[in-house]
Amino acid sequence: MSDKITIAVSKGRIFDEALPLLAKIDVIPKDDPQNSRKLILETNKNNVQILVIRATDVPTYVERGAAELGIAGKDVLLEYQGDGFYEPIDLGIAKCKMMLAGLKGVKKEITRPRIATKYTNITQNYFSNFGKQVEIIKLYGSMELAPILGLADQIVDLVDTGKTLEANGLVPYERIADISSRLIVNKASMKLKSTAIKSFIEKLSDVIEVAE
Ligand code: PRT
Ligand code: MG
Repeated sequence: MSDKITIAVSKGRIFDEALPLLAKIDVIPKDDPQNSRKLILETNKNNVQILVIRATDVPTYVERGAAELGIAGKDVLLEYQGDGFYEPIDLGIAKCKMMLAGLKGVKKEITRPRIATKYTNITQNYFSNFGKQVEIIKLYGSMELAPILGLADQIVDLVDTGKTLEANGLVPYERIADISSRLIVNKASMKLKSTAIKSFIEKLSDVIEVAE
C-alpha cells in the first residue's frame, strides 16, 4: 500500500476542478497550489504527490511512467494519439466542446477550406471521416484571429460559453466532440502498483458517481 503515486495535473481550470475531487478522497496538497511555485506538490498522504505541468505534457509523463496517474482533457488525449495508458474514469470536469467555427454569415461550401487549429490530428481525422480535403494551418493559440485576418477560412477550437467566438464575430458551425477531463493511468504501473492504484481509482469513481 505504500507504493508511491504521482499524479500529473495541469495548472488552471483542470487543477481548479480536480482539487475538490481529490479532497473528497482525502488527498490534499500541503502547499496552496495557487501561490506555490513548486512543480511537485506533496500531499497529506505521504505516498501521493502531484506534478504541476503543461496540459499537453500530461500524456507524455504518464505514457513514459514519469507519473503513474494523470488528469487530462479529452482534447489533449485525442490529439496525442498514444496508447501507453489506460483511461479508466471520465471525471466530468473542465467540460467544453470541440467545434468547427467561422465568421458569422459567411458559411459557404469551400472546396478545400483552410482550417486554423492547434488540434491538427483531431481536425485531420474529422474531415477524413467524410472524405473532405482541407488545408490545416497549425497555430498555438488565439485561433479566433485567423478567419478575421483571412489567414484561414475556419477554425477548430474548444468552446465553453461561446463568448470568445462571439466577441470575435465568429459562430459555431459544427460540433466535433464533447470534451471533459479523464483520469489516465500508466499501463505498467497498473500491474506493478496495482493495489495502490486500483484503490485510488475505486475511491475516485465512488465520489464521481455521487457527484453525478
Ligand atoms: O494555458 P496553457 O497554454 O498552459 O495550456 P492549455 O490552454 O492547454 O490549458 P488550459 O488550462 O487553458 O486548458 C486545459 C484544458 O481545459 C483543455 O485541455 C480542455 O480540456 C479544458 N477546457 C475546458 C478548456 C475550455 N473548457 C475552454 N473554454 N480549454 C480551453 N478553453 C478556451 C478555448 O480554447 C477558447 O479560447 O477558452 C476559450 C473559449 O471559452 P468560452 O467560454 O469563451 O467559449
Ligand atoms: Mg490556455
